[in-house]
Amino acid sequence: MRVLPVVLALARQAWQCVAQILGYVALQGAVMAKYQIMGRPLAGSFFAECLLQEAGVDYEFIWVSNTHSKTDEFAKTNPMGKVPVLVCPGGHQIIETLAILNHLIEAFPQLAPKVGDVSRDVMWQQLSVMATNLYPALHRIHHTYYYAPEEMLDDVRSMAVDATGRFWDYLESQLAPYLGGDAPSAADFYLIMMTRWAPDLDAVVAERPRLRGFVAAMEAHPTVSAVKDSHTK
Ligand SMILES: N[C@@H](CCC(=O)N[C@@H](CS)C(=O)NCC(=O)O)C(=O)O
Repeated sequence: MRVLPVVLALARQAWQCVAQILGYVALQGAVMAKYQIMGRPLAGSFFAECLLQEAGVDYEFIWVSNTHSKTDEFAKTNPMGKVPVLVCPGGHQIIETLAILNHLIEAFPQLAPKVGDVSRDVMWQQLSVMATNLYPALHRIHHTYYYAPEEMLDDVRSMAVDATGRFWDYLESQLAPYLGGDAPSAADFYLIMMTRWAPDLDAVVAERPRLRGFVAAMEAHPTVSAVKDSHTK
């Protein structure tokens, strides 16, 4: 009869030990699990870094060389062989900039207009133009070898430069002074990334005063500066 209370007390102590260990392990997991963004300083990962910084979220940048992105090993991460890739704290990975942006604005709603607002539709329209029109045109400029044989590279590149004109015009028409209106939001960080890929940005902004003002303002934005600085350390 006297043995039972002792056994119960020991069992309680043992359980408290186990609970403490489990709690510690869970805490460590919570501390260690952070977003990772795979990319290169000037690549499509730039906007995701900006959004994570804007949201005040700690993340790890994983540099993936263009060569490594073409390996069988990286194909397990992104079968398209491209960056960026977002690795979420829970472990799942997201490829494609639009899908990454969608995840981030759902996780951090302050980064975008509210669901149901007209401005949210406008944001997706602007993002769609950038991701599905301007991005591929800029890709043809910087990775022309995918699209044409050697003797046609210059022609394809110059046609791609011409093609970007109407997309820059559209974006110029959307700025007031930011895509999101008075203050930068998710789409603006995407746009500043794209402007950095223009082979001759001075020529692009020469006839587009709003875009010129936007570039000056966004390049001086503390979040953009912080991401740029993080890559020069
Ligand atoms: N549709 C993709 C395009 C990604 C993309 O083209 N990424 C570039 C870097 S900005 C890349 O990996 N280029 C290397 C290549 O195409 O081989 C997206 O939106 O994420």
